[in-house]
Amino acid sequence: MQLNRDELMQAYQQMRTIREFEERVHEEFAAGNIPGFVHLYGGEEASAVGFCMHLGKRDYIASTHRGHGHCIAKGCDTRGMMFEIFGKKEGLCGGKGGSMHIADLDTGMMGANGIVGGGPPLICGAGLMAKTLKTGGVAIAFVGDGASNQGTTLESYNLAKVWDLPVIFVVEDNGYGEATASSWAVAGTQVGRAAGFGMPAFQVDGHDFFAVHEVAREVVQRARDGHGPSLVHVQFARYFGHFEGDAMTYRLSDEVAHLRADRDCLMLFRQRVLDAALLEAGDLDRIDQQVKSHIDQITAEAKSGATPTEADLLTNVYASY
Ligand SMILES: Cc1ncc(C[n+]2csc(CCOP(=O)(O)OP(=O)(O)O)c2C)c(N)n1
Repeated sequence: MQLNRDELMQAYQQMRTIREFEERVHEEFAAGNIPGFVHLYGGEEASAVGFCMHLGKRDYIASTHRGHGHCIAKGCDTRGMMFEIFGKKEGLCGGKGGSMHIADLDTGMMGANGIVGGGPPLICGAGLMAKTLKTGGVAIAFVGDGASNQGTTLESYNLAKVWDLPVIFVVEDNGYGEATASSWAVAGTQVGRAAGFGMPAFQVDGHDFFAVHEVAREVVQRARDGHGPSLVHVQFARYFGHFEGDAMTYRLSDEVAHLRADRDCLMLFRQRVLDAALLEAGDLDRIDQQVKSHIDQITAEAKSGATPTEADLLTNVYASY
């Protein structure tokens, strides 16, 4: 482990922010306060944070329909995100996109995406730009294992390899594609598929932040150094349904409770840093409290925020009328 105290605090703060954000959106959606469709990232925090900690301003990511964690880890403003999810004018996309379309090009976040497999072609573009302009930047597509069956994803593997682009495909395998178990839906292995395209690939336990951070360091450096694309298969579980409102009848009734008790990424992180005396319990408790009051505040503000008006309807659209 090569993380200093500040980096450990940052990692925990970001993972805790994602968790608290998602738990709150879960509650608000159940109470009927959020319009649209929502997919939550709870349980998967170590992946977004473990990868994005290696990225900076010149780097890009593309996300999925389950995008809140990626947005937060890449540095999107959480207040603007909460407003966006509530459909409010001050949202990152003016309240017109909602949960599945949060994008913020200023922070290198190319967008959550309602199209499964929509992200990989986008990062090929970002990677081609970085390579052509010699910016030293890299681009990461987070995709689900379900998206790994899409032609757009496989064509992107091919293109990235043929052009040796500085990109990384992070296949986040939370055990399901909607209600179908990954083991039923995906033939072969993710590592085997990458090998078919001549790409180096790694498999990692996504509950273990330190394991993710380490493999991410290697593939990001590899891409930055001009050695081309790679793939990482991250295995973990999601805590919430496929979408909010999903009754999860396809899961054992105690599956999530066991995961939260035994394999939670925040709990494992806490144990590890306390056992190694790298941080004190008080440091982590303080972060928990700060994050909670921040989420309380932005949720209250988002709830009472103004909605877009009729005059906003035709702003930021390609067609002019
Ligand atoms: C092109 C396309 N096909 C189908 C869908 C419907 N759909 C939405 S999410 C999803 C499953 C995605 O599973 P996975 O990629 O494993 O991501 P997860 O939801 O597990 O994070 C499907 C089939 C879609 N949104 N886009």
